[in-house]
Amino acid sequence: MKKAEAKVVDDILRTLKENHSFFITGHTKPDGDTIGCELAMAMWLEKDNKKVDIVNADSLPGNLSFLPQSRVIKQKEHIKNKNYIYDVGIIFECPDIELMGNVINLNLLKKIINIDHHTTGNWKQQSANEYKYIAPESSSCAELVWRLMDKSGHRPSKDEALCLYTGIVTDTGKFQHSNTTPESLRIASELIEIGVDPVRVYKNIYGNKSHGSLKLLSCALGTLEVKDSIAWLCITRDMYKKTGTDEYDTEGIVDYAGMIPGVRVFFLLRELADGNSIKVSLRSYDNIDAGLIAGKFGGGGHKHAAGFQIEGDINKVKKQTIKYLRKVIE
Ligand SMILES: [Mn+2]
Repeated sequence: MKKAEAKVVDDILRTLKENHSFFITGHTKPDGDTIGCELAMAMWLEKDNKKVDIVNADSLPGNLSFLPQSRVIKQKEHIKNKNYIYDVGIIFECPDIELMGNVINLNLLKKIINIDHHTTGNWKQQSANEYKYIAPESSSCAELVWRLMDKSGHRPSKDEALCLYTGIVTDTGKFQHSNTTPESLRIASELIEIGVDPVRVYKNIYGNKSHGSLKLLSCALGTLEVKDSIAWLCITRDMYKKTGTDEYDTEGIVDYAGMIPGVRVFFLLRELADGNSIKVSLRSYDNIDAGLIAGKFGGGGHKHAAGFQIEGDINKVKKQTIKYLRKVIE
């Protein structure tokens, strides 16, 4: 651990120790890493009799409900005392403050711990009492929570390990993305040693598809196009309606476009259920920086996996995206 990282880790560990009430949240449409970190952190804190609330803007994806304690995660509508002041707010992977989905008034948090592994974003320090643990080289936030526990001498419980393992598995795309590092594999192996069952995790997260979501996949594949080294897929509101699915059922669909030999950059366009926004999930290989490209459209992410959201008609957004990608590739 480098000096600067060791300092922030120490600051965070001291803050966790010295305070009593914690508000934990993450980004809208929470994923395996966000949820895994929230739960592992909450269980760890509760061991020391801390008061912990986990609140997210959006509901838990169904395939993560197998995680221990996942029932305690609230949505903001269910917060009883909306003026409760917490000692500390722990915020996972929100490179932009809007990504918290307005889940709490930040003035209600006396201190803030911001934990992230995204490189882009406009998050500015919100208060003097803020600790930022940003480590873009790590596979997941789960890896960072592991490092916090490790530095404090805490060996994760079986349940905590399961949550952290879920974060690493989902963010590395089952250990297939470029963020699969010796370190992420080392941590995963420790978590398995603690007692995580990888088969159970796989089965719950990936090996469990509803009839509707497979139908949605088939609709999306019907839109697959490839031109030069760019490939793309579309999901429309109609497809959700026809198959009885929603945005959560789109997980992993973008990856199919990247399976075509010669494709270097690929994306999935999705019409959002409400309003007329289009969400674009962008993926790339080698030296094409999807995070930078997404940034041009007001989004962000990682080098090989990023996204942005844009108002307008799906076909227009598609053309606009392709046009820009062609320029980048040249
Ligand atoms: Mn993550």
